[in-house]
Amino acid sequence: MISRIDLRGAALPEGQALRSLLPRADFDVSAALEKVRPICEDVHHRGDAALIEYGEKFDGVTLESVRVPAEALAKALADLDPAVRAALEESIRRARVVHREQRRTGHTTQVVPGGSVTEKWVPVERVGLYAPGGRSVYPSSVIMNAVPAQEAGVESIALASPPQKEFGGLPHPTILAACALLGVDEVYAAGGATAVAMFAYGTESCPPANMVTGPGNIWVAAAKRYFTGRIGIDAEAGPTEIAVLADATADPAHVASDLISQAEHDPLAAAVLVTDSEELAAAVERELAPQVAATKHVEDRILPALKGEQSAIVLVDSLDDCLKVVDAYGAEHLEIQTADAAARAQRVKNAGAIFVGPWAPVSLGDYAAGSNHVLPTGGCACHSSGLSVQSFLRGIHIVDYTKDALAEVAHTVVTLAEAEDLPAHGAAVKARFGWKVPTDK
Ligand code: HSO
Ligand code: ZN
Repeated sequence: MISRIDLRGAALPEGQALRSLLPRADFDVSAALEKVRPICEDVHHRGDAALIEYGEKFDGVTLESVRVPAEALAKALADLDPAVRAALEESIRRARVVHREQRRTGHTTQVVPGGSVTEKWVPVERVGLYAPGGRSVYPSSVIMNAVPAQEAGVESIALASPPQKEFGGLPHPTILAACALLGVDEVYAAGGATAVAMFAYGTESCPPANMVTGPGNIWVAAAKRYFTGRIGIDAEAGPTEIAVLADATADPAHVASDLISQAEHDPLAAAVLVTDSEELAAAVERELAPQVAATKHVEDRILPALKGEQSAIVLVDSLDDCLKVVDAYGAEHLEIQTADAAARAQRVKNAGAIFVGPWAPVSLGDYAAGSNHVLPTGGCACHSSGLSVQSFLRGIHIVDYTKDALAEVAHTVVTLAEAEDLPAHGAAVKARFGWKVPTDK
């Protein structure tokens, strides 16, 4: 049900050579880019009319307006199962506790007497959040996107989610209820690339946003790439990944259930076990079949995910080699289930989030650890972080120099300007001192 990659018996290769031995889903955003371009431009030119037409074409609904009325949000919350409501509230509470502490305060550095640089942190003004529909109706993702934006102080937060035929053209009711719980009251029934285009360009009913975040399928990722440079994006989220670094002390039943838990998302989801223990590998292989048989999304998602070339059990000679493998892989989620889990977690360099020890499964982080579940996929963990308050802030330098402080460094500016053949740069300083460079200290 899951393949093995046996790297034992020889020194592990380094860098790209090691990465090329590890499994990874093929998620070709560039091919999708060509398809989303005309759709995005159509939304640009025809606004709401295009959104309504795409709602008919892609979602089979005829919308009167893309903006979801306030009453629909209130009704979705009123109709929400009280147990689900309580769980969402607890998830929101924990996420807020963690994200509130991520807020940065400004800082002033006195570079010289009379010369200072202050870094002030300013929230993005308007953000569009995207919540998928269809197979992935995840109110938890609404929380993971909205809470850091709110805690960053973003003033204007809107959300888009595809219209659903079975709900009269509104987005899924649990998405609407999550919005109501979070106080996000500007909601649109728009899906995929059209929703990203709506936020990027704005339409008659939706003002443009400075940034779009949120998970989605390949079309959403492609639309985000299309608009990169014009608006801010979080990341081009690819299929979910779990890597488990485990030794012989790990419980194979738990390792298997954690692998299956993320395979449940998508036929392209990746589940990777990295271990130095042949016994654990064999025990996990034995555990998978009965556990898979006992769960729900077997044929459509879990089996293709586990059997796909993106999933594997990787066997290596030592726990230090396990570390090299997980660093080369850079998993979205990394569990460490070893006797020295906490210490080993400290040594990991590349992962979206790390789950330490036997009592921190990825599902905890998906819903209720307080951590964020919007994390870098596809190996992007080697250069990017998960969503946080920081994602919605911009650091602006405020440069404040007195005449004396500028005089003191004028020579440096003029010298570098001349070295770069940019004499007008130097002149901007000289002009302030009677066209002479003040003499050095
Ligand atoms: N594991 C997914 C997030 C999610 N899980 C939503 C359940 N609902 C990607 O991090
Ligand atoms: Zn998940």
